[in-house]
Amino acid sequence: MQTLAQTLTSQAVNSSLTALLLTLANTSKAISGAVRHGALAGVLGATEQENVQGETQKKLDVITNDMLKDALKADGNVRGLASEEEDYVVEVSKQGEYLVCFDPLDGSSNIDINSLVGTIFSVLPATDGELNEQSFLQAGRQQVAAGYVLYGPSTMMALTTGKGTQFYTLDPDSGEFLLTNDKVAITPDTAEFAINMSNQRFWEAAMQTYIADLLLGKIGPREQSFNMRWIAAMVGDVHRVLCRGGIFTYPTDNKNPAKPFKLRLMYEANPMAFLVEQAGGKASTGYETIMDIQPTEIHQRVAVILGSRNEVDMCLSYHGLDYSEEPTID
Ligand code: AFP
Repeated sequence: MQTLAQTLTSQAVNSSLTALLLTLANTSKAISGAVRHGALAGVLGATEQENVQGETQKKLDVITNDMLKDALKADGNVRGLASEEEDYVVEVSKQGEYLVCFDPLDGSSNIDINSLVGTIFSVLPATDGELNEQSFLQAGRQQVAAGYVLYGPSTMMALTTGKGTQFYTLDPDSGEFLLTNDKVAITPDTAEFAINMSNQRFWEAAMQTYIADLLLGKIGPREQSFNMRWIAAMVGDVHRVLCRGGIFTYPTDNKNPAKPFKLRLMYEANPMAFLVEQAGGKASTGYETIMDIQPTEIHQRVAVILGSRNEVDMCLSYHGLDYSEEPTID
């Protein structure tokens, strides 16, 4: 089996990007160790800090953010970094060719229940001139690489450099990420959806109708039964979609009108959209293609609908309906 480094060489990825991706992979091995030790290492539970988005940070959010920050600072190829856990963008090295956006530990509500968590990253080209938030505000189409590492029963990496999506599995014996799927392909059709159903009453009418039709199963307009899954960590839900197809969505809702979207464009939606498109799937907000969005701020949030191409198209067709009637709020 090919190692990660061998695969990147065979894809003719340049040496600076290869070095950066190996830094991310090596740091994820250390994160995997910290996650695996759990309570034994005293890393579970919350801190007393909140991130810029007003969310209480878990100890592991802070630990893994520091691990990635330190590794990327030492790498030499990074111009700047932006993290879900950092208030502002961080300047790293004037010589660096790349910008890295990351969510150090996605699914942090799963940490204390020993369930799936992961690291998500997106690599953009550095721009000329001073480094500031504006440098990062590039559409997802500009990404040169994106991936996630899933800390599950095995530690796996999904990675794209624009040449398909590959899966690597961390070999606990050699400590190497080995290529275990060189051409991930999302099935175009599916009978499985992922959504947090507890928010149903807060969704737009388009999503209400679409999900209601899935739930009707064989007696509804879709004339087939659908299964539902929800891991509460986007890495876990997207990994399942990449493995066996499906549609995953965190749609617009009016639970808190000041915060109509949950997922972050730069750390979650864009890298996942790149992986999904490279595997033959599709990713949209319902109204525009995720990777075509021109970001306006680093911590921006968006609605996400992604996965099996034909099912995403079906969901989008509901968004073309006249849904001027708003759902009831209780
Ligand atoms: P955290 O990493 O802040 O816990 O958020 C995870 C996440 O953004 C995403 O990975 C999940 O899909 C989603 O939240 C789960 O949200 P619910 O709380 O609605 O299940």
